[in-house]
Amino acid sequence: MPDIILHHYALSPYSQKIRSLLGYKGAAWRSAVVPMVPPRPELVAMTGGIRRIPVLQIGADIICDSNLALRVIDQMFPAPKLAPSPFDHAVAHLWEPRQMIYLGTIRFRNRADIASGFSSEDEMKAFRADRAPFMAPATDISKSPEFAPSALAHIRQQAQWTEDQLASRDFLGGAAPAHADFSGFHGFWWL
Ligand SMILES: N[C@@H](CCC(=O)N[C@@H](CS)C(=O)NCC(=O)O)C(=O)O
Repeated sequence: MPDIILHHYALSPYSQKIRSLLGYKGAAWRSAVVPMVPPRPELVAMTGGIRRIPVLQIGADIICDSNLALRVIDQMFPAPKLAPSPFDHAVAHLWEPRQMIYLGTIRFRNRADIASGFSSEDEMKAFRADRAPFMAPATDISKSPEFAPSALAHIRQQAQWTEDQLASRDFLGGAAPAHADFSGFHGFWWL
């Protein structure tokens, strides 16, 4: 079996989804840590231009989407197999792709909040400039203050729904974790 190499960084929530799955499977993997803020010239050369994190490298296969990576890992390591859940599609493809916009708005309420994650003002500025084109308003709430209450309401609903589901079972997959569990938890982990 070829080595599994995960290109990731510590605070990346989508990477946490894959790290948790690899842990659940008991799989051995190699870690290639990339900077939180580009440039990442070697990674971009390897992916053909895709910058999203994580990237899973298995032999000559370069997998640039964490939901696909999850399915590939589940096939490679069938025990324990992910449980099927009626929520898999909704959580992985409807909720998860938009969740960071709402969560970012809650986590980054002001400049001091944003700065707390960085070692210098310059690093924080570089992060905001880099992410603004696809993360705004999450990285600059000052430009759309009306978004914050609706983001909070949205996340409260997701949290309440999760709480309701888990009142009667251990996982969204029932007795064992499903794709929906991995997709549904990493945003809250990040928050
Ligand atoms: N659909 C992608 C989304 C991944 C994603 O947005 N990752 C974030 C970090 S967790 C990202 O790449 N942000 C920009 C960056 O780090 O350059 C997936 O599931 O893999």
